[in-house]
Amino acid sequence: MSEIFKNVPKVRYEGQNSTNPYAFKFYDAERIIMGKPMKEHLRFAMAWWHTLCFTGSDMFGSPTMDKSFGAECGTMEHAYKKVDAGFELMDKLGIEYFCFHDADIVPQADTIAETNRRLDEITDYIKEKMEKHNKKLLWGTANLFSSPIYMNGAGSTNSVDVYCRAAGQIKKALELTVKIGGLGFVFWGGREGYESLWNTDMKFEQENIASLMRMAVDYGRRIGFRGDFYIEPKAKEPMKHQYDFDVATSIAFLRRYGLDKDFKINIEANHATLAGHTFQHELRVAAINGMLGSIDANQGDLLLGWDTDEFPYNVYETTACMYEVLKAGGFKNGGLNFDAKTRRPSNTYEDLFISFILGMDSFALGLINAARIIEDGRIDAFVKERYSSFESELGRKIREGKATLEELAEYSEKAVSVTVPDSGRQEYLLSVINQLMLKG
Ligand code: XLS
Ligand code: NI
Ligand code: NI
Repeated sequence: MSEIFKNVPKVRYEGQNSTNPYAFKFYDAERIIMGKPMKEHLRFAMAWWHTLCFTGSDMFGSPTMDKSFGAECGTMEHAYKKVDAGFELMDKLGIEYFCFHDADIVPQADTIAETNRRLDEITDYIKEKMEKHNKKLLWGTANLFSSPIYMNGAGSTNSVDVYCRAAGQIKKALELTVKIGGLGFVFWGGREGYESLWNTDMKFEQENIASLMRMAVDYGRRIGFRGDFYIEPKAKEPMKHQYDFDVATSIAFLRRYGLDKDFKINIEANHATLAGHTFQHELRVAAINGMLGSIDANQGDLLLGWDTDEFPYNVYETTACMYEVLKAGGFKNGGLNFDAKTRRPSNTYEDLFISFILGMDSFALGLINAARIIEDGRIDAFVKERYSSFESELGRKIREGKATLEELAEYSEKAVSVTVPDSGRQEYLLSVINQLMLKG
């Protein structure tokens, strides 16, 4: 098979002083950090849609990027070329995982039967390539938002026919995920939300979404899917208000409908900021609830305020992210999926590779920094010390849920005096982080 990205060599680690644009400066796959090779901590994945399908078009303009890979778009030949391009890109970058929507991998046909046949055909080919190139599926998903039939949502639609169509798509996408050994299955509620409450029965819609997820879990487990289901929260866009607003909202939803044993959360950096949270906040909320599943690694632009899906370069953010991941014990089935795209004017194949190098190096640096912060110990020691007053006998009783309000009131009355708590020392801690991150 002929090489597609002829101008791009295999990307290797050359170290911080390299000026080769096609080299990693920080990502050294086999380097051991806290007992594990970098690649096992980071588990990078390529997103099929942005990498192989996105052509740079936006609301105001047509494509700027050529993703035909030498074939006519909309044909099965093109679908095959995308597979070849994807595997070549993953090989050249040393990426071991990928993610896809059903709609990304084949052109839709006139009938469901024919679309499904195409999906079977292409996944045969993908499976063969996976074995040969040693690649894995981080997660699969169904695109339940692009087609006009989903304009009012999929699980939240008002049309029972649309709901059944969504169920059919999920069924097929799950079968494909199982067929190629996927570790996860994502529900990103693309249009599961509303524009106006004056035409919306919110309770009805949420119950129907839960039923669809329940059916997916039942079917998935029946056909041998042992991985994690994920909700990927997003506050808004495309809908004005989306039901899976943020991590806390999604966890409450999963618990309410008894789905929390099968689901975890897939957290996207840019979605966190759309919800008015930091990325780290969302990761921590998931982690303390045992629901940190996987990550869509990208970055938004706070001046723009929409889902710009940029390749991540903010090392403070990647450091905070990897700190949370390390503290949570690392990924199990999850990983770092670059749900990210090159900017519209960065329209060459070379830009695509350089974007991945940027993202991978940023997360490698994040991992190195996070490990350094943990190994240094000052931050963790400070936090522990900050709550040390709860180490007293009474404090322990409170934590164990054994104290009563009367007893605490009585203690308080007897206590000599209540003093103002110690300083939070935020600026000091930030200077420690700077010191550890930015060696002068
Ligand atoms: C869109 C989402 C989407 C999901 C997969 O904002 O991030 O790309 O990750 O459907
Ligand atoms: Ni995403
Ligand atoms: Ni997104």
